[in-house]
Parts: sequence; structure tokens; C-alpha cells
Amino acid sequence: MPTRLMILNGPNLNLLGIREPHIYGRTTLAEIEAACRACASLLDVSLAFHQSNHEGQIVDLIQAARTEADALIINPAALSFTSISIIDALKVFEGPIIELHVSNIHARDELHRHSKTSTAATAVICGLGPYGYIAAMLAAVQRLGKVPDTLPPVLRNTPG
Ligand code: CA2
Repeated sequence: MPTRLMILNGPNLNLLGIREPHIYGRTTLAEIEAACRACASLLDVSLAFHQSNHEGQIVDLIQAARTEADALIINPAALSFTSISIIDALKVFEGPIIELHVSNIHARDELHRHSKTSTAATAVICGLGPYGYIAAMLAAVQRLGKVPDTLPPVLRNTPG
């Protein structure tokens, strides 16, 4: 069975590239999904890619990931700062969890700075723009020890 990645996107990320380009850039979520699908084929993984504006639906998807995904990549968006139910759901997922943000949340205003959900994540990536999704996919596959043999060893091993 191929390695299975699930990418979840929280509220308003369907507006990426359409509103507030000075903060979030001009790349749309559809373009990000296309790039992730191209990356999935290079990494030889299957990919489920979702966006929801509803907290409960994201909790349902995280629960589904327990049987449907080996690693989870999540941009909880504004729910990062509020959602105990997402933290609780993430804690039950057994594989690597990469939380990612397009913007550098640490350089943002007070409201957008302190992610609660990152307490349940294996790793956090922020500030790389849409490339963060690609970095997160590679990191997730590396954590699973499933970087394909067709890729250079430096992408598989921790140097030193
Ligand atoms: O940088 C990120 O990826 C964020 O998760 C995006 C969230 C924000 O609350 C976090 O602090 C950082 C906001 C997503 C809203 O997306 C929009 C996109 C375009 C226009 C308006 C909102």
C-alpha cells in the first residue's frame, strides 16, 4: 500500500490568493493543491486534500485520518488559536502531524501569534508561503522513513 498523506486546511483558506494578497500571497488553494499533487507523485504517496470552514468537519476529518492516513499535515488557520476540540482529535492520531502556516505567525500581531494546536503537533512550519506545503510533505514522508529510493539519500537521512 502506498504511504498515505492527508492535508487539512481550516477556515477561510479557500480565499487564499483572492483576498489579502499582501499577507497570504497570490497563490490560490487550488494551485497549492495542484503543486501538492505533483509532489505526491514524486514522493510516491497518495494524497487526500481538504478544506473546511467548519470546526466539527475538521474534527471528523482528523478522526478519519486515524484509519485513512499515515501522516497528517494541517493548516488549522484561525482555529489554531482557539480549538481545544482540534487539539483533542490530533492527540488521538498516531502518526506524524505537521502543522503549517503560510505566513510567519511569530511575526504577526498578538491575535495571530500563539497557536494552541501546535502543542499537539510533531513539528510546525511557518513563513515559507505556499512552499510550506511541499516542505511539510517531504518532512512527513521523512518522519515515516518512506522517502523513496529514487530520491537522493540526503533527503532521507539526518546529516551528522
Ligand atoms: O498563515 C497561515 O497559513 C494562517 O494559518 C492563515 C490564517 C491565520 O489566522 C493564521 O494566523 C495563519 C488565516 C486564514 C485566512 O485566510 C485568508 C486568506 C485570504 C484572505 C482572508 C483570509
